[in-house]
Formats: sequence, C-alpha cells, structure tokens
Amino acid sequence: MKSGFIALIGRPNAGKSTLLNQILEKKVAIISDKPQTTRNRITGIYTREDMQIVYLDTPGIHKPKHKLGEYMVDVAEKTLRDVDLVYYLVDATADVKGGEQYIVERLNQITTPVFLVLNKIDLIPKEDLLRKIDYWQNQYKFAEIFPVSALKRENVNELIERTKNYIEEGPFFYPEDTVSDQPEKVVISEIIREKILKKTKEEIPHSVAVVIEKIEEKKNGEVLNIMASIFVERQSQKKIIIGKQGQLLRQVGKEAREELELLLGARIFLDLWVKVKEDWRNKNSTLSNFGYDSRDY
Ligand SMILES: Nc1nc2c(ncn2[C@@H]2O[C@H](COP(=O)(O)OP(=O)(O)OP(=O)(O)O)[C@@H](O)[C@H]2O)c(=O)[nH]1
Ligand SMILES: [Mg+2]
Repeated sequence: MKSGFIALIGRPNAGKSTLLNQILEKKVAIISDKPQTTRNRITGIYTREDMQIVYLDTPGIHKPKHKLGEYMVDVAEKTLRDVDLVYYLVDATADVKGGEQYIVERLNQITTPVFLVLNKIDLIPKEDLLRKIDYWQNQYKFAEIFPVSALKRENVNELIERTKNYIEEGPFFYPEDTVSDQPEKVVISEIIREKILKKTKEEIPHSVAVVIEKIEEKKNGEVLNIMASIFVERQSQKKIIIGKQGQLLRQVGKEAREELELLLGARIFLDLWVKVKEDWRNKNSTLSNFGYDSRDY
C-alpha cells in the first residue's frame, strides 16, 4: 500500500477545484468562473486498493488586496511545506504573467517534486499547447508535465497513475470511505456561496461570506431547518443580493436547497438572511468568525 499528500496550487481560476472533484468523482470543492473561489484549504481523499492520496486544494495565489486575500495566499503557501508532491496548475489558455513567476519563485524554495498540470487543453489548438510545454520546460525543473482538461476529464487517469510513483509505501491516513474532512456546516455554507457566485459579478462574489447560524433536525433527521447569514460589505450589495422583489435571493435559496437535499438526503428548509458587515475582509476578528483564521494552519 502507498499513501501520500499532494498540494494543488496555482493562480486563481486555473481549475484546481475542478480537477480535485474530477479525481474524486465527487464534489468536495465549489467551483465558479470568478477568480478566488476557494478560500480555505480543502482536503479531498482519493482511496483505492493499492493507494490513498490526500489532496489539499488551496486558494489561488494572487496579490492580496485585503486581509482575506492575505489569509488565502498564506494558506496556499503554507500547504506547500508538508507534502510529498505538488501539482502546479496553470491555465493553458491564459498568457503567462508575473503571477506565475511569483509561484515559480515559491517552488524554487522547496525540494518537493512538482508536476506541471497544464489545464483547459480542450480550449486550445495543439500547436499552442506544444509551445506552452516548450516554454514551461525552460522555467522550472518539473518532475513531469501533464496537459489535461479537468473539465472533460482528459488525461486525468494518467495523472493519477503517474502520481503513484511519487508517493511512499505506508498505511492509509483516513478510513477508506472518507472523501473529505469538511464539517457539515462548512459544506452547507460553501454550497450557498457557490450559488451566489454564479449569479453575481464584479466585486460582489468577493464580498460575500456565508455563515450557518443554526441547523435543526426534525423528524429524526428527515427534515432539516437551516438558518444562514449571507454577509456583504455594503448596503448597496445587500440590495443586489436580495434582488428585485427578493428574486435573486429566492433563486439562490432554491438552487442551494435542491443541491443540499440531494447531498444530505433530507428535506430542507433554508432560511437566508442578508446582512451588512462593513469592510469585513479587512477585519481580523470577523475573518476569524467567518472561518478564515490563520491559526488553523
Ligand atoms: N474549458 C475548461 N474549463 C475549465 C477546465 N477546468 C476548469 N475550468 C473552468 O475554470 C473555472 C475555474 O475553475 P475552478 O476549479 O473554480 O478553479 P480554481 O483554480 O479552483 O480557482 P480558485 O479557487 O479561484 O483558485 C470554472 O469556470 C471551471 O469550469 C477545463 O479543463 N476546461
Ligand atoms: Mg478553487
């Protein structure tokens, strides 16, 4: 038996969480087309007879503009410390900019092997891909380079197979049926946040935090009453999230409820409240209350 820890790192929006979900064939991380979707480290455990890989999905590494951003980048960089292998995800459709160079500099400071995972190859012509591979080969001594499409699950099985060569013989760290270690409250708040990200744009997705205030079991757990607060930074954002005659919030509630009912196998009553907490992304105490606390890592 083999087992090991692998960090998924990269710029925001590279497709780290999409790849994690594909590897696990289960949704453990929320995804969106907005950058900076993932805010915490997410553990996803891949287990089969001969090996267990513990994947650590991380927030995209970017230049932070708030304390929340500093926390996110800190989580990602700290995750690099204690792993057996790093998957460095790069969006193959995007131009290489300073943000990637910054990550390469961080990689230069560790001795852990790194796979370059060039993602979104479903979107680019073969010649462009070959050019990208050529470019990246000269930037860093990658252990392997994998062109993949996380979305279409192209080359993902090969990636998993090759990973086996980079982890050690050893016992499993988690029971075989464990897929993630996220508490139920976190899973629920993330699903609600994902539905909000889908329906909002510009600064709003970044200004939203969801906190589960109460989960009440009824009828032996067949029914769950969930109360959640959606925090934004300004009154104007609150108005947008609620929408005309409450329409946007209702739609968010409906979509979140449907997904949660499938996931939790219970009937759900979801009570959503939108609240303003001015400038919360820059306040240490609020960040901690919302689950973004550096002391946890
Ligand atoms: N076409 C295409 N789109 C992809 C692929 N992988 C991911 N995406 C899309 O890219 C966007 C970002 O995906 P995420 O998985 O949320 O990216 P991430 O790296 O986790 O982003 P952060 O959490 O913000 O750091 C989503 O809209 C995905 O659907 C791919 O292989 N092909
Ligand atoms: Mg993510």
